[in-house]
Amino acid sequence: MAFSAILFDKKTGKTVTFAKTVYMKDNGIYRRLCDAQQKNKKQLAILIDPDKVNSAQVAELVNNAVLAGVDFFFVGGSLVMNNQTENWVANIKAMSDIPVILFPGSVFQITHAADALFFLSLVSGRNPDLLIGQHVLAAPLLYQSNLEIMPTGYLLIDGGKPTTVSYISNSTPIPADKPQIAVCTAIAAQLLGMKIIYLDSGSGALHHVSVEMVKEVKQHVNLPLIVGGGIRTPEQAALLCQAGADLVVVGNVLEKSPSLVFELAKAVHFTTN
Ligand code: 1GP
Repeated sequence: MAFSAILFDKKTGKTVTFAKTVYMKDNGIYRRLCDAQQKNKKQLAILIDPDKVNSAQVAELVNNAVLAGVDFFFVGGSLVMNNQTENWVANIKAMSDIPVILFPGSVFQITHAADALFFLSLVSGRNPDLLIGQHVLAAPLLYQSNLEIMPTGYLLIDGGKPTTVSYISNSTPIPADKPQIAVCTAIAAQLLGMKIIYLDSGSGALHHVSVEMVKEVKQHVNLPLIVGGGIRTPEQAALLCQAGADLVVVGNVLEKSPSLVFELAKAVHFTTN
């Protein structure tokens, strides 16, 4: 079979072929998420969309992130056109020890240079390609990689306008005022064995996920809860943490105001729920 390993058997002098066992590589990333969740220590991630940054911006974001104590970089996007993912991941890794997690919109964004990968199932949608199709295409790459693979139930929530992710994913976001749909979807994802719940209103959303929805999901699901999309101020980040987000993700606003990361990190790290 294509992914088997071939070993030399000293006793018989013959080569032996056997299938490797699929297992989840542990690079300590999921453990960090769970430890922080258990200790009620809120975390901050910066999302870098490879299409939207240049090397000077990446350098500034990474420098600021190190000084501010940012917990993770996420790298990826729903539509990436410039094939720079590997480059940016390598740059970030060269400049800091902050773990880099891939947040891939498609199989084309997989690079072995990162530490981990959100194996995203778009459970709020009904597009089979994003529930299982891309995953099958990614399987041979992931099988041979050292990335820590983190099965993630990804819920797209209406953020007040169509976003790249809602268009490209060809899926209907969960209405913002229907927390019960998000709750049932998150419970189903946990029962299916996913290890993380990610509530996202999409990059550049007008409105972030509501505090009420975050509270409701938190009450029903005990997995690490990530919230992103449309977060622009430290106050919003703090409110979402108080509501139950374990980790908040910020992208857009830092592309425009990279020094805001210091206030964001303070707001997140000094908040509990
Ligand atoms: C990551 O989509 C978010 O989950 C990022 O959103 O770019 O709006 O911060 P922003």
